[in-house]
Amino acid sequence: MKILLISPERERKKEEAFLFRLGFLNLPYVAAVTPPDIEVRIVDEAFEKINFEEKVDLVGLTAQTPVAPRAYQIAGEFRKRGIPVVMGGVHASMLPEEALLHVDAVIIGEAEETWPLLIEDFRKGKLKRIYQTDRLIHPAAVPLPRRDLLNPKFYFPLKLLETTRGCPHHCDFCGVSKFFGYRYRNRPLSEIDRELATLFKKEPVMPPLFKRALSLFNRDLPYFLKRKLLYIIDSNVACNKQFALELASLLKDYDLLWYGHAPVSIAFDQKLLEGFSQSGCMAINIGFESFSPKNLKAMGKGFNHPSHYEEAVQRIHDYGIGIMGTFIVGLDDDDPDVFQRIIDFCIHSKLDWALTFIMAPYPGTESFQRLEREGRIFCKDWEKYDSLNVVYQPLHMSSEELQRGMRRVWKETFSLPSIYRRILKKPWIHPFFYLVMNLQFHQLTKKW
Ligand code: B12
Ligand code: SF4
Repeated sequence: MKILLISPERERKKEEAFLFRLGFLNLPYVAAVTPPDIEVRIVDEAFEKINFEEKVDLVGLTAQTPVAPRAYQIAGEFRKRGIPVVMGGVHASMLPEEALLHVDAVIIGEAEETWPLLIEDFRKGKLKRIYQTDRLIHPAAVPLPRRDLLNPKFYFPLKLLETTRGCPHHCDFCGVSKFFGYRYRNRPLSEIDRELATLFKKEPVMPPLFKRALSLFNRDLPYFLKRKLLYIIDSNVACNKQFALELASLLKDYDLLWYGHAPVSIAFDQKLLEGFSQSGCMAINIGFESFSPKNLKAMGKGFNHPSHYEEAVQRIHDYGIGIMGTFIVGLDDDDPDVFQRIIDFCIHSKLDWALTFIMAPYPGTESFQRLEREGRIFCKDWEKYDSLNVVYQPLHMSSEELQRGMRRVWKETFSLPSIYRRILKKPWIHPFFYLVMNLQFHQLTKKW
């Protein structure tokens, strides 16, 4: 028996395509819980053409909302040829009825327990329409993803790792808690260690003499050359202080560079910053979201205090850790001044990298329900639900102003004078990494 797992890709204009692509964990997780007698292949449509004539017994599709329409087209092609199609991932989980118009079965939520059941039914010719468990999987049962099924040539050499699932917060634009549960589920450190050992050697990045010589050019260079780079995709790497410190100490043993997401409050925890800094943390990805307390309260992120943002950036920088910030524009308390406010903050506080997204009411989230109730959603073409397009009527500006404003923020954040002021002026914080990251977006926004 053979299963094809596909990550679809929508056609994008050149100016919307990023230069560096990251790998992904979802399909490698699904492959990891596939019975070993089944042949599995993963196809990433961003790089490979799908061969609809390939002899396979079952197709599995994953999709975030903007690629759902493409996933449905692919499903149609296979089903025309008599091959059954299953869909999983966040979009199908939020809108299973819609997905079932296009595919034979949907897995709602985590797949680790349901996928093996689905396969069992499929072998018996008794595929059900919906698979869903009423419990979240135990974090110790998270398998080691089959990264070996991804072609490393396609991706930026940065490994993705998940150490925790879930989030206790209720941000109205985000589906993570609904999907992965309203509490943090930390994987056992021994499991994380086992997984890390498949990715990196637990030893210094290179002999001290070489490292010192290369560090004369740049401190990060040895890590890039040896590809000891890690992105921890958890919603909050600082969620549990004890766990976070132990994780940091484990990462230190591998001598690598890493980054992950955490709330702005981490800036005020000296012990965590110290631990993270010593473990090779080159960036914390912080969702600042907005400077308006009214917006933050309305979105359920009242734990962010804009009056602390500047001090927070300074404190994190003091530990040699950079900041990748994200902002959301088009919120109900935003007027056209919001764009300049973000640009000024990014440049003056020397934010190392920053992305500003247009509010996107992803299906299944509270923001979708609210805007739908208020009759403000004017576009339900899911391809436009990528946080770069306006799909609802903002309150204090036109949708064109919002679209233009967001693009202006990107252009000015990634302009060469801004990159010079934020990255190249001392004090330097992982300048090699941030220069590469910023220049990529400079290239992209030049075409806008
Ligand atoms: C890492 C990440 C990225 C990376 C890598 C993306 C990738 N393909 O993995 C990058 C930076 C590229 C990225 C980009 C974007 N992302 Co993103 N990303 C994440 C993040 C933080 C982790 C994803 C992950 O690996 N999760 C862990 C795995 C295990 O979970 P999973 O993907 O859901 O897979 C499980 C199940 O869903 C199921 N499953 C999934 N697929 C399939 C398929 C089959 C056949 C089966 C049976 C089961 C199954 O099995 C898996 C194991 O249980 C999530 C938040 C989160 N915690 O999930 C956001 C998230 C997925 N991203 C999101 C968004 C909005 C985006 C962007 C649109 C823009 C943006 N604002 O960031 C782009 C669009 C990318 C695109 N494809 O067009 C939203 C998606 C909302 C939605 N409805 O689509 C999320 C949920 C964040 C949020 N706050 O809401 N993202
Ligand atoms: S935005 Fe972050 S903090 Fe808020 S619910 Fe989503 S994962 Fe949790």
